[in-house]
Amino acid sequence: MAKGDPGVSTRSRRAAPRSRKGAAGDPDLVQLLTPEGERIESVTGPDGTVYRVDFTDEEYRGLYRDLVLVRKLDAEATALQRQGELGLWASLLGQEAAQVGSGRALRTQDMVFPTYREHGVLYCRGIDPIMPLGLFRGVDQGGWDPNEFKFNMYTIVIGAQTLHATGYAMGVAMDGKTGGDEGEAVIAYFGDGATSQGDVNEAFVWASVFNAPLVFFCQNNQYAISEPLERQTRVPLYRRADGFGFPGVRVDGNDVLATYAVTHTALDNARHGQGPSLIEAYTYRMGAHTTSDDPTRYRIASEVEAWQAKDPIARVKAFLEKQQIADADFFAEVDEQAKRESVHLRERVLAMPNPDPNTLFDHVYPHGSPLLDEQREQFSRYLESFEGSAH
Ligand SMILES: Cc1ncc(C[n+]2csc(CCOP(=O)(O)OP(=O)(O)O)c2C)c(N)n1
Ligand SMILES: [Mg+2]
Repeated sequence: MAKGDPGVSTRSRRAAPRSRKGAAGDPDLVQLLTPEGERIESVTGPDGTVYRVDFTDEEYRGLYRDLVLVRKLDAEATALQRQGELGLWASLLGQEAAQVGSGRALRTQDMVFPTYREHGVLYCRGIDPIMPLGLFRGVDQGGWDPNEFKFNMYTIVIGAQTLHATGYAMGVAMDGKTGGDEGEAVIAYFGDGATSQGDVNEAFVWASVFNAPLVFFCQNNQYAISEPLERQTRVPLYRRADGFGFPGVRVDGNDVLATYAVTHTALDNARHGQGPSLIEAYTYRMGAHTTSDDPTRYRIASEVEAWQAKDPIARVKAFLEKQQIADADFFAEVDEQAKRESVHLRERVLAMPNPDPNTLFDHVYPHGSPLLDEQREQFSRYLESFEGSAH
C-alpha cells in the first residue's frame, strides 16, 4: 500500500455488498470482510458509529502485499532463531491483519508505543525490518530512533508502555497539538494478558480523566503465554472501557479492512480532542508465544484449525480474486518479492558484526554520566587484560 494517509471515504465503488451490525454469529464484532472474502459495505458499531472503507484497487493490492511480506519476514526470523542466529523471536503469525490494518491507519505525525510483537506495525512505519532482529540477536539495543519514525522501542515489561503512552499523550494535549486534522494521536499496543496488569488499568484511569489523545489497541490473541483468555476476564475486554469512561469496540482482528476502519476512526477522534478509546482486536496467535514456548502442551489442535479457517491473508486473496482486482501474475510477483526480501534479511542478519563490548555504555544517558564513564574505563581495562585482546 502506498505510504501516507489513505483516507476512509464513503464513496461506493463496487455494487451490492451488504450493510449490517457486526459479524454473523457475533453482532458486536465489527467486520468488513468475512473469512470467505465477502465484502460488507458498512457496519454499525456498539455506540452507533458507522464503519466503512473504500480503497482503490491499488490500495487493496497494497494491503495484500503488506500482509504477505510481513508474514514472510516473520517466518524468516523464526527460522533464524531455530538455526541459532537469534536468541529469541516473538512471532506475529495470525496477527498480520490487526497490525497492518492499524499500522496503515496511522498518520505520519502519530506516535506508537509497541510491545515486543509489533513487527507488522514497525514495517508499516517504514522501519527496516532488520532493526528488531539486531535486538533479538543481542547485538544492539533496538537500533531505531523513536522520534524519527514515531515508533518507540519494543517493550517487554508487560503493560509498561501503556503508561509511557499515556504520559506522552497527556504531553501532546498540553502542548496544544490536538484539535484539528493535523493533530497528533498516540496508539498503545498491548495484549489480552496485559489487561490484568495494574499499569494498564492505571493508564486507563489517567488517559480517561485527562482526556488524553490515545488509542488503546489490545490484540486479544486469546493467550498470555499458556494462560487462556478466561483467566483474564469475565466480560469481553472491549466492555472494560465503559467502566473507565471511554468508548470500547471489538473488531475482527483478522480482517484488515475492519481493523483499518476502526483504528482510523479512533485515531481521528483522539487527534480532534475527543479523548481515548479502546479497541479490542479479536484475533489468534497461530504460533508459539515465543520460540521458547511449546503451545501443544496447553491447547488442542482443533482450536488452531478452527482459526486457520479465519486466516487474515486468505480472505483478502479470495476477495481480490472474486472481484478480479488481482490476477495470478500479481500473486506470483508478491510471493517473489517476499522471497527476495526474506533472503536479503537473512543475509544481512548473518553479516551483523558483533558490537564492541564498550557500546554497552552508550545511549544510557543522553549526555553520559561520571559514574558510567568510570565504569566504561574499568571495563575497558578489564578487556585489555586478556592476552591477544584487541582492546
Ligand atoms: C511485568 C511482566 N510480568 C511478566 C512478564 C512475563 N511475560 C512475558 S510475555 C507474557 C504474556 C503476555 O501476554 P499478552 O499480554 O496476552 O501478550 P501476547 O504475548 O499474547 O502478545 C508474560 C506474562 C513480563 N514480561 N513482564
Ligand atoms: Mg495474548
